[in-house]
Amino acid sequence: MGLLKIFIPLLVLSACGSNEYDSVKLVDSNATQQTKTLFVNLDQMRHDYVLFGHQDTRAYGVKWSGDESRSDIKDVTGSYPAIYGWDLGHLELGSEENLDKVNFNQMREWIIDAYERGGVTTLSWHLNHPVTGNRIPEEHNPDEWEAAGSAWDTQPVINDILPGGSHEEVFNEWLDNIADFFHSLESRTGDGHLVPIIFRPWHEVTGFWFWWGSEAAAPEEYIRLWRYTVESLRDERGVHNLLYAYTPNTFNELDDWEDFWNWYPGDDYVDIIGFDDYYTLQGGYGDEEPVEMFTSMLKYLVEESEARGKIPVLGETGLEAITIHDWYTDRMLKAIKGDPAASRIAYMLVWRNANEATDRQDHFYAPYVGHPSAEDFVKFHNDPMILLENDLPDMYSMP
Ligand code: BMA
Repeated sequence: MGLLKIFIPLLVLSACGSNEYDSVKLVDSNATQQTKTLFVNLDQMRHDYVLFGHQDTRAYGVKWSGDESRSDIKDVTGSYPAIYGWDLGHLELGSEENLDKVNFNQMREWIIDAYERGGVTTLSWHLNHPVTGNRIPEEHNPDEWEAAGSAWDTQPVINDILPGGSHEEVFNEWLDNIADFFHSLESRTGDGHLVPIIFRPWHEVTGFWFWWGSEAAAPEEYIRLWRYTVESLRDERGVHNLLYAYTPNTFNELDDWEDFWNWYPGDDYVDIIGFDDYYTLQGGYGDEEPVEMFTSMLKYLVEESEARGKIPVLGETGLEAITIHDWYTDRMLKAIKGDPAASRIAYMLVWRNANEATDRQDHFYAPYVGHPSAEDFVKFHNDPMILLENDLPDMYSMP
């Protein structure tokens, strides 16, 4: 199966001449070679494949925590996911652990390991509120993740942290801290080049729940924040191993799909475009045909992204606790395959599998061994379109 899956992309990649490679236009024209190559390969492969990703996959699963070389996806299929999601929340504070207790030194090692095996990493950032949350929280209560001071504290603050604002220094320090982390992702392969990262900051802007979201911030403020973030990392701090992903909340919560673009920071500031959606496929918005609805949203995303020269993705998705046991094949796969354009997303990422003993209960999005959805996930992966890490060609070599 692995061989069948990789045969076509290798042919496609070898047909892509170096001129095409040179013409790739990224947010960062000085992006490292591996970063540019990742973009080109994702852009080629999405015509035939969808890479599957999972948040925090190596740190813990529903029934385990901290085991070596483990992942619920790997337990079920024999392979790690193709895409690894991690979150930088609390790195800004200088904390050793992120908001879900993942140690940042371990995260770094897991990111580098994944790269060495050919996997791809995307980082989100549930950073604290810069005014009310500028301190490492004393206690960790997984049930109080939306507490005051967190990313979910919606007191307006963007103007205070941009140049001239009362808290600009705090924010600049926070950017220093994440820039240091990006700079520390040295590969182990000789020249120590940096591992490329798909950075997905300021996500779900069209939702009401974050301090950078639609409840607390005007589109102009958000766009200033986004551009300032890019310019600070790229131009002031010399971070050149990032692709930038813009992923608002689902189209299904917008009055008008066009509103998705009200917050768009511009073609010069975005490499990858996607949305986050947890409820459409389970019928959560009352659509008569949820699968068809999801297909239409993917199709719109893909066509709009392609028109802008960007890569379309499904930034975050999943069904909490996978209560529909054939959700992966009967909902997600059907939606992706419902239209040729819809199937041209490069990847999808499902959210984390919280450990039931130490973290939240029934908060998981990937199957684990023994869960009634595991068999269906194997079928999902058996589809030639869906790739895990073992199915990947070399994502980091020049086509
Ligand atoms: C949310 C939940 C929280 C978690 C946060 C950041 O969706 O999973 O438990 O703290 O994401 O990862």
